[in-house]
Amino acid sequence: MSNSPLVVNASDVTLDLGRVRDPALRAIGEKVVQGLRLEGGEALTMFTSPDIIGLGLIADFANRRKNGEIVTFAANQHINPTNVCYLRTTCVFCSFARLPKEEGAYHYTLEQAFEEASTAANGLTKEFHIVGGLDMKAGLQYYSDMFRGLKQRHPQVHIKALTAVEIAHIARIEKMSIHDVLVALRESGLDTLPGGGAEVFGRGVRMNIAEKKLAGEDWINVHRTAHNLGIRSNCTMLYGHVETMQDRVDHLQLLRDLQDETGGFLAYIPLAYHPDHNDLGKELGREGTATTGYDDLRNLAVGRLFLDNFDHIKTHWIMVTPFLSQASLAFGVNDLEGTVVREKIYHEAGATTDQGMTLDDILKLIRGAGRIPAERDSFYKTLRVFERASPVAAAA
Ligand code: V47
Repeated sequence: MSNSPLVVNASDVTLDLGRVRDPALRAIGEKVVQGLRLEGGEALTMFTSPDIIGLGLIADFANRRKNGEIVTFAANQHINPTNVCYLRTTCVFCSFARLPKEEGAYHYTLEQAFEEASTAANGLTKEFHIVGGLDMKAGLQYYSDMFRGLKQRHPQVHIKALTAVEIAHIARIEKMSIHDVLVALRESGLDTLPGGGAEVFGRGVRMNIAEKKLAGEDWINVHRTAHNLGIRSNCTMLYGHVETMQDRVDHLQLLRDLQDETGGFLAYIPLAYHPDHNDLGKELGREGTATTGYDDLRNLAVGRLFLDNFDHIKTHWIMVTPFLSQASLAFGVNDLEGTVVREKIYHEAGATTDQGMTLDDILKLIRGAGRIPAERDSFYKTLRVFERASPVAAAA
């Protein structure tokens, strides 16, 4: 038994450990208050504890201590230039990919990519988030020309593009090293890498859901190479399919280890598996049944607490709904996926959320949670801070 007081005040942020019902979580809370690193076994406890509110209280404490009351978002726009993917039949969780001649397959010309960027950008966009399939026709030249063209047309807009899996694909078809591909893309305008393609690193899970995809250690290596070049990146975990709790912990451990080594990750984004229109969803009999709210909140909170060397935990409202994302602001989250504008990957897999969010909608969500909204750039520099709504307005 510990002798520490039940209400702990660390740098003006309070954690009432008396409200944490699960004793195993309370012990974890005490370590968090002291700034001690959590072990894998403790992450497992957090993934399995029935005390979701207790977990949220601890994660909220850890977040407030790091980020205060501010919740950030970016004015971004997602662009998916191609859904053609040679892993179409083996990445069984994905509903977006098509074989080249399959119905619904598309591959943007550069002009189409520029047009989508211009028509949807509405002058507010500060970041293009560009990801697509592993298309044999989308090599280094295609993306270099696209990034150069986008920078010419929108010089102020940050380009966050190509998952580690796409970088490795380009390296393979161009017979180049990962390092050289990254250098060439950076010269064309690439600024940072998004966090997709990580799924779950464990071999067993990967064999099951993404047999031919870049191996977990290779995903890590692409990000290590990027970080060593000074290219920052995000990271993700796709949860809620066949993975065990231990698989989740092992995945987070690899992310934390790389962050210790390079410090190059900007944010962690847990991604909720959507089971519609893909083979895995059919096989599991899960169509129409996405992850639960509890599991969504839990993944965000554990991310906040176990990844103690990450500043930013982001909720992807497209996948978990704006309301769940709003609730997650009390579970350790400090960043909300932005305006998005048009989304394809999750909507193909059954997401029923809107395609994008307006600035007003984002402000309303954050203010409704009693937090202070702030627009950020892609490196998390604050661009403008908005007023926090009065409690009365927040409740309205
Ligand atoms: O890697 C594919 C996931 C990811 C499904 O870095 C699915 O800021 C759920 O990584 N159900 C790509 N998920 C998107 C991504 C992302 C999203 C938002 C922000 C950032 C960022 C990155 O989408 C893929 C895969 O894990 N995905 N199919 C599906 N059926």
